[in-house]
Amino acid sequence: MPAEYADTASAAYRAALQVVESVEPRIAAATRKELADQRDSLKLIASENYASPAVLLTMGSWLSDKYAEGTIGHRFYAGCQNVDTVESVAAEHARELFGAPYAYVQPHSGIDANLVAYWAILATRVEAPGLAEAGVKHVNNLSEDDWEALRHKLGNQRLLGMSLDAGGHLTHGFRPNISGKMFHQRSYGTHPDTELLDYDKVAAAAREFKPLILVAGYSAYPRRINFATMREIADEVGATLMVDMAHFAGLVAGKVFTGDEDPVPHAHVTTTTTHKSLRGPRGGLILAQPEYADAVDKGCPMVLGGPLAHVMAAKAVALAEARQPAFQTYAQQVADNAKALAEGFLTRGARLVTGGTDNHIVLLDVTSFGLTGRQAESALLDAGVVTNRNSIPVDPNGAWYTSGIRFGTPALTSRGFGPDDFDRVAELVVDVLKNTTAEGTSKAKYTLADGTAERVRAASAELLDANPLYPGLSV
Ligand code: DSN
Repeated sequence: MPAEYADTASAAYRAALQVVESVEPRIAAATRKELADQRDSLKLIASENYASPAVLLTMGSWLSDKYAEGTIGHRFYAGCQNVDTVESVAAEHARELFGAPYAYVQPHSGIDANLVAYWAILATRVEAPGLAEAGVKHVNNLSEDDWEALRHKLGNQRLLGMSLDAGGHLTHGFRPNISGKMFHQRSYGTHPDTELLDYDKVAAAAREFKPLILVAGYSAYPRRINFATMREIADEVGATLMVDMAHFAGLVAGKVFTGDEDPVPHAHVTTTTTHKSLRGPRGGLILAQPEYADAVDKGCPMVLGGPLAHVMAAKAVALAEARQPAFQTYAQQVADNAKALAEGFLTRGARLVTGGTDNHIVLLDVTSFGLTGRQAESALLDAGVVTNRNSIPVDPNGAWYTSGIRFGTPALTSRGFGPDDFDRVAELVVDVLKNTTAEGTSKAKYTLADGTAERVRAASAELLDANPLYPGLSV
């Protein structure tokens, strides 16, 4: 936030919170407390960030009150002229920022974006009997009789994605998500020695399984992906390449990932959230090649409820911010900081999955400290370090307790942290973990040595004070 806007933003928030307070004081109090808590903790959750006041303020408006099911210029409600403007501007920024022929900015979350994308791929790819002869463009326009014939085919398609313990996401065909029910799913993992993505194994799995959809992307893999290679694999077996760049969209937008590491020109369909490294409001968006655009555009009401116009407006503001040169500096700093954090762990003897990072994620194997991920996560939280536990490849502690802690640099980089600060963060994390002892055979209980939490909180406070969140903003 430019310094000259701090007073204006403070006045806006104070006024808004006073209005809220007059109706439900507990909500105003919780909102103020959330700001204080975020200011006072080392936020290292890889999927979180801090949106700018411009993005946040955009969401608090009467655009929220408008129903606008349908798409730009083709709504199921009257009076959507301003929502059309909002959605058009957001989509334009998305196309320009990512160099995509088509952008859809309605999805309410990453899960929703993936669901729309899956439906769009099925609708575009799965052939209905008599479809071409009847001149029907895709399955969204089928008659009921044709639907009956098609239902079985739609429910029998195959999806190949990265395994959960290698860093894939639930929506890539795993059972707790509808994608695991919709598709016959198979996973590719990482190399057992290097823990890196093994493209030969992905290709072999694709040749054997012959998926309709090859999914690339991750939420806990600390390395880059060669999307040109993934596209070659998809083309060889006739699969649609769908890339979920929810975690690293900011690194694509900020031109840290270019060429073969930029998914957008290689994927048929690219999905993302807007609130992680992209630093926008909570939500999703989809970029697509022209042959999939028509089906994606029917996302609402085919899959989604009415679009959130106030959030689409905030996406437009965030995407405009991401088109500024300063965002490229930010994105590069996110990657440089992750390297500094990884180096800080390695020099202090910790083991990292894949031995390091070249994106925004660092995945620490906490078994070398004699802890589960659950114990480490809780002990770190006691000391004011906010992270989340995560599986590591072939995790001996399963998906609930886990053996890893996932760290991400986007949020603290937004506060202004640099490589030296991240080295200090590594030192503090190692201090906590070395002073945490598992209780007996419990995978959850632990003891944190006396004085550790206080020592680490005091040291963190120095870092946080030197890099204030929303400087000048007072509510
Ligand atoms: N919840 C997100 C994450 O933490 O990576 C993914 O959905």
